Amino acid sequence: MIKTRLCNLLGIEHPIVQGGMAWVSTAELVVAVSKAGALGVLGAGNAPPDWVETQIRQIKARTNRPFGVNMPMFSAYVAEVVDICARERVPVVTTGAGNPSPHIPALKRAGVVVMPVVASVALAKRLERAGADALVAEGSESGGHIGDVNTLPLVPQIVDAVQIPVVAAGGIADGRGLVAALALGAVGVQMGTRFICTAECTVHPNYKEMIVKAGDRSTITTGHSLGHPVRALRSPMTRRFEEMEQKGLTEAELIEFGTGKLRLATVDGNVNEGSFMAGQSCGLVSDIVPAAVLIQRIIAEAEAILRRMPQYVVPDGAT
Ligand code: TUI
Repeated sequence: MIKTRLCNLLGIEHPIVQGGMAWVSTAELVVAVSKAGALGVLGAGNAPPDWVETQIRQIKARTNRPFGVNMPMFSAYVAEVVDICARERVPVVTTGAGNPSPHIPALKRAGVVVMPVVASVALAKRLERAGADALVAEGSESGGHIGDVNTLPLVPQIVDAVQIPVVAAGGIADGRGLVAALALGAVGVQMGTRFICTAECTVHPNYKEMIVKAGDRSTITTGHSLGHPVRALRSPMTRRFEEMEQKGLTEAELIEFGTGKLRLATVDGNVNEGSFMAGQSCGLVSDIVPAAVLIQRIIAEAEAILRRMPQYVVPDGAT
């Protein structure tokens, strides 16, 4: 077993968080991950409040274990989803793609553990002051909407800048990544891409297959001209988007082209038109397994590495 402050804070067995993914982490995956002793996180994305509420009720009906809800700050329904999470006494809320400070007091009053996802030291410090209980430090190896600092330098800088626990994210898919995160001072890991390739994840099989087949250079970032870079698997859609950015299309035209493309990937498995968001860890993913098998495997890998580690420390002067 590997126990950290995160396990106590969230009431979980293993210091692993499943990243909230719009259209991807639905109740099915959340329940499987939380039942397996990690933290399952519902991806609220830009979904209407009644869908989020129904999903939360489904999760609660199927497990008593802690779970989370993730809300990106650009959702049109942030205020409503905050209200629902407070009313439903959701155990944990994670946020992304913006500054959630205004929503922290209401969530804290309802007893929700607030764990924003950040991509910079500046926002990490602000959110600690605003009352966050923990942070996810997300490097730009991650999939989806990303910042511009990589995981290896970002995590220890955030760990040094705040007192609250820090979870590492970006580029992590196995027990080696978990041990590396602990070495950087993190109390656990958040993984998104790896959890897409689980039996319980409800995305179209094409999405899972593309990740399994992907290698080290299979992702690309687009959207730099909009100021919102997004990492996804290279595909006909990302190539078209790149061309449109190079041609200097307007922000409105690019946004119009991008809208709805994540749904085409997750629901329809449309390999030509869909946006298959994934992190660089896609090259580390080579199978589709039940979430519980994955979590057990990662913990076993990490334990084996940690047992070997002391052998690197030798007495002074030893050859
Ligand atoms: O939020 C994420 N990743 C996401 S959200 C998302 S939904 C989406 N759907 C369609 C197109 C585009 C996105 C997909 N992936 N990760 C957490 C994260 N937050 N990464 C980076 C940030 C971030 C960036 C800038 C947080 C705050 C920020 O600025 C804060 C400020 O000061 O306003």
